[in-house]
Amino acid sequence: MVELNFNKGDYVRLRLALEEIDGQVLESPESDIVLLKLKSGYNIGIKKENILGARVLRKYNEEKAKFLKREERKELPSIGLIITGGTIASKASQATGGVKPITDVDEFLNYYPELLKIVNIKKLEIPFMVFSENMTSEHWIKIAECAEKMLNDDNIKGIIITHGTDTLGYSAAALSFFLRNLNKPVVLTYAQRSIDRASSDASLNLQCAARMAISDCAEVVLVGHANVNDNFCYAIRGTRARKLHSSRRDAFKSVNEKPIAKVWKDKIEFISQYKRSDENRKVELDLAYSDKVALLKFYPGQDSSILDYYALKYKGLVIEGFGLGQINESWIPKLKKHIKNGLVICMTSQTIFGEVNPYVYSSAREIERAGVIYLGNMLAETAFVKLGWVLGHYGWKMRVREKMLENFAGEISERIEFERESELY
Ligand code: DAS
Repeated sequence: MVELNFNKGDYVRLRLALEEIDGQVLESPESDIVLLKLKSGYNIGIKKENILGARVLRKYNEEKAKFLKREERKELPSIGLIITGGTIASKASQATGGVKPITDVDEFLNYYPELLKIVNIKKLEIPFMVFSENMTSEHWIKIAECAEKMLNDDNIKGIIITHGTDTLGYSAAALSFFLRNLNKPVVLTYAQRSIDRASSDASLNLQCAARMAISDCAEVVLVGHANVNDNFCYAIRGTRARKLHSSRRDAFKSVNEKPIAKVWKDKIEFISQYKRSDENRKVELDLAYSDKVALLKFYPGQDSSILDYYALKYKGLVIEGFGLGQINESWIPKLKKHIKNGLVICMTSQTIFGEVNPYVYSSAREIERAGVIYLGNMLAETAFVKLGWVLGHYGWKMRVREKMLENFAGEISERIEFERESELY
């Protein structure tokens, strides 16, 4: 095996049996593999035994790479970046083999040089570094506070928020309600495979997120792979995004409406209505939120006495009912009792796609007459976040039903745009 005299960060040319490959050396999760970041932004792993020769084309320069000192490229628009953790800001740990958060921002950003061909990152905030399954509403509030400062900075065209996938839909919904009078794009993005893996999906997601962040789409959107290929992404409205696959690159789908746009690294094709950016608008924070809300998935035979527990601890409950919004009729007496005593109960559907409608089956009419608020085509997770936000507004106490049915951020609509089967999976 030839002597490999280069280090992490160096830009090298490797000679293999049939070709030469240029790239930046990344930290490799396996000792017998050299991991390169190619010009295209993709990573490639090469077995050391297959390398016949190696030449350093450009030494890694610690100082120069210090990201935040990097001179801006005047011809590029500037954005803000908020890093919160998740797989997109993690790498495989050689010790445990698991994925652990990256703590060095320069290391994170040096994995994505292709991002800096599209935008300048003018402002950078890391309010915390957590896997998103550990997030609470306090994290949503911290992200919103960082976002508001950046969005009201005239030098910033839009922002990217990198985030774990597990609760990304909840955070996207929360930001959609917390950031009022939105003036620029707020783009959340993620990765299903850590950035040091040869097949990481992070590069395309980030490049498309950057493309979206400099567009004129003043919406909270989630940008990620549209399918399992590395060709383009969808921009999905934050209140309509749901994680529907535990590991595929196209983990998120837009539910009950078409995505806002198809996004490539170098272009955007808008396919739905969206609010245009306006630098003269000032974003206002509306962070009123009550954590006294719960989300309950109904299942056959569920005992209604659980409502006694929820009534003791919570002010609001979202039920993911069956189909059009049915649950066991034996629950009706307890629904009536606890709603009369002040517990707010909303109905969504565990079918995810489609809407609830209490006027098809008589049992649902009874449930609706008991005071349960049927939320049309609103996603259950979005309804959970929205109910906490509505109940956080003391002044809305007597108007909860009206506010839950009011459309603030595209979370509920009169009609459903049925996706073609091909767009679903
Ligand atoms: N644990 C997952 C999370 O942080 C990792 C990921 O999917 O990004 O949501």
